[in-house]
Amino acid sequence: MWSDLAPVGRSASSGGYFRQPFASAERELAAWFVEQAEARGLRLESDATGNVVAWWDAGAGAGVLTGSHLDSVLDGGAYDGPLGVVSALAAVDALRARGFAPQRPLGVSVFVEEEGSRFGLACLGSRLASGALTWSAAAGLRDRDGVALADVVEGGGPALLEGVGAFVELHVEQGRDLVDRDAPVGVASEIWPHGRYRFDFAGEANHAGTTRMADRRDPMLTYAMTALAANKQARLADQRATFGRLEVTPNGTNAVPSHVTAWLDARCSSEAALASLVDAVTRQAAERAGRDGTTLTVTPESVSGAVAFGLDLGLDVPVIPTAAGHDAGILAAAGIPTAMLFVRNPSGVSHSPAETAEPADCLAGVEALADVLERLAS
Ligand code: HGY
Ligand code: MN
Ligand code: MN
Ligand code: MN
Repeated sequence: MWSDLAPVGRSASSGGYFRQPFASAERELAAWFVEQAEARGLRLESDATGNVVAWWDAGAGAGVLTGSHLDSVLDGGAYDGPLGVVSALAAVDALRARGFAPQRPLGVSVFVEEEGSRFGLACLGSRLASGALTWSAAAGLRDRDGVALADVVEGGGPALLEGVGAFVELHVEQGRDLVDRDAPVGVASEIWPHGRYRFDFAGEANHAGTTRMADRRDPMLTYAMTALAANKQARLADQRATFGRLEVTPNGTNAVPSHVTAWLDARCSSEAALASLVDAVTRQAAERAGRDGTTLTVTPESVSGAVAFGLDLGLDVPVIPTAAGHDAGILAAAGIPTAMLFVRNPSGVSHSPAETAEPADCLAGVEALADVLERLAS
């Protein structure tokens, strides 16, 4: 069962980056999911953004949903997202093999653009599906080529989450807690608050050879000192601050840049800690800009509050917090009883081809998910 469901083809070799929505590689994955759902006689429903739910129609009452995402970060791993989708399909197989007859509808979901790799907003699909984000607020989001979301999809479409009474997302662990506890499966207690902030540094373009250091107004210097300050600040209280994306203008080897745009991804154990981390970094960046003769504009792009998972799965497994964002966090914040199951990742590494999960642990995850779904859909 597991071998024919192994996460399909998503690896660094395929660039690991699916320009969501509807890039060719993503289309392949979405087509694979539709094929798998149809092969199981599940009823497919999709909204105009591209979110999909494959329903095992049964019984009546509030539906039980499980699933994850199929998109990836640039050069991501093969499990972040697909493991949850594949395991959901495998759990349907396991329940059928047990002869289980659900008393309420059971759905397998795939939300688009969970990583926000293309339009810059994480969990775009689940935010739209849950109503956390309106179509009018999302339509104008643009990718790196300036293509607007509204140019790619219409938005709207059936309210896929109407009548959903519970959501469970299985996900590869993005850390080492389960390795350290020698446990194949765990559940999430909470998702840390996290935010994305755009830092625009502006200075004066000039010649790399003829411009004395003292005469420069170099935004790259201000950015570099800001990244250093963020790193130091986050270490003070075991928070997280990452500048992983940078755009330099004009981006020439022999030109002092005129502009540097950098995106800060900040995650903290509390909303107060997040606010004070970002304030401290912004304050230090502004001070540095004053010294360098550059200017700074900081624009919050998305900020998500703390999420505590209230849905008790009744499993005797480790309960661990996560600083990774998930569609489950969006649905929980929208008031849907939600939980997350984690599967051990021996490398502990994620958002990298080094992300791993052992087949035996994946199967343990499927069995745990099937147990949970059997309880919720009875
Ligand atoms: O960024 C995250 O935490 C998630 O992988 N989207
Ligand atoms: Mn991810
Ligand atoms: Mn993920
Ligand atoms: Mn020249």
